[in-house]
Amino acid sequence: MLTIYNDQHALHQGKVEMFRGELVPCFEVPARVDHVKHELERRGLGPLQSPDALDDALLAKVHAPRYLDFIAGAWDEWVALDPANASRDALPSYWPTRGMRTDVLPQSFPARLGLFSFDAGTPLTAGSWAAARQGAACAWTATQRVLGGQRSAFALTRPPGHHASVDFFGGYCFVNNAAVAAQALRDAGVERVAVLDVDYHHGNGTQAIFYDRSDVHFASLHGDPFTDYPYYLGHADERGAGKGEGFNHNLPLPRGTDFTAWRAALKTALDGIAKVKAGALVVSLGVDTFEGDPISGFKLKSDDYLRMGEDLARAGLPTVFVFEGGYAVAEVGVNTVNVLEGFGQTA
Ligand code: OKP
Ligand code: ZN
Repeated sequence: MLTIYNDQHALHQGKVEMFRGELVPCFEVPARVDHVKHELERRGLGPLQSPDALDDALLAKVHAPRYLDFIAGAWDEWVALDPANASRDALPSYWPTRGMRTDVLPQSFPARLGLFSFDAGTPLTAGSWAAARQGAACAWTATQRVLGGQRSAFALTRPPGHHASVDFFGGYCFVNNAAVAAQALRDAGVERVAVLDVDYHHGNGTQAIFYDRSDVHFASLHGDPFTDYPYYLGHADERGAGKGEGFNHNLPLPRGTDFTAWRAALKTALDGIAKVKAGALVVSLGVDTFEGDPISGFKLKSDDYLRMGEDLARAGLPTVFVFEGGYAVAEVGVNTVNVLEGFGQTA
């Protein structure tokens, strides 16, 4: 599997996230990607390539300009507030909610940090923007390789992307890499693109970016938002809006779901993708569905990821894989590469 590797991922290294009333060490750590890279190399499933330069105009097709402006300069603003901030992550603690103004940009940095985010679990650090932007470059480059005739390519990057929405960060995500890939496929003339999100958590950002569009179909298997993050999106009755109606397909599943039930839902999602006649597939590949994941609730085992890859290959579409979640750090490499290996072995 051709892999486009983000060699700048470790520039993003959060220290702490807010969890149950205290600041705890981040779950989303550089070692996650190091394990995947190591496993790809160990199995000889290379090559690994660096991304080509990204045109920021592509980012502006999936994110709002005022969000991109803010996030690109946020670290410098944070340090300008107080030089001592240079050794601390920036975490939001105020958010505008129902009935409050989001059209007027506050002067206050903490107020804007909240306006452009949705949780206190996503630390913004000195290198967050550089790492996230290079991740988008990986997604774009993987897409170009698939457009050039590769059956599939894998963007190996962190921080992840699928929670990053039109104009806010959160869920460890700043730039929506899967949306970048889908948009790039559209720009190259693929008439309809399917994004399939197999991460444990609902891809609220990807859903929102394409919710009113019929040219990008979004399908997601995830922990039920009644009980699981991101809580406020991901229910089965969210089917798209306007022209996009019928092009959003959520399959929420209960905590404790095993591979047999998960695989049946995957078949339902893939049947939906076949029905809308997508010409290419983007897979938001999170492996936090693993039984040992510390923040998730499904029961997949390592071998199940081989079957997952085989099922995905049978969709028969040019496929861009984009790395998302997975926090059982030691097993993340094996589980991720199992999907890629399973995909590769099936015609
Ligand atoms: C990102 B991705 C655990 C609570 C949940 C946010 C989870 C973000 C998951 N501290 N915090 O979809 O894997
Ligand atoms: Zn996740």
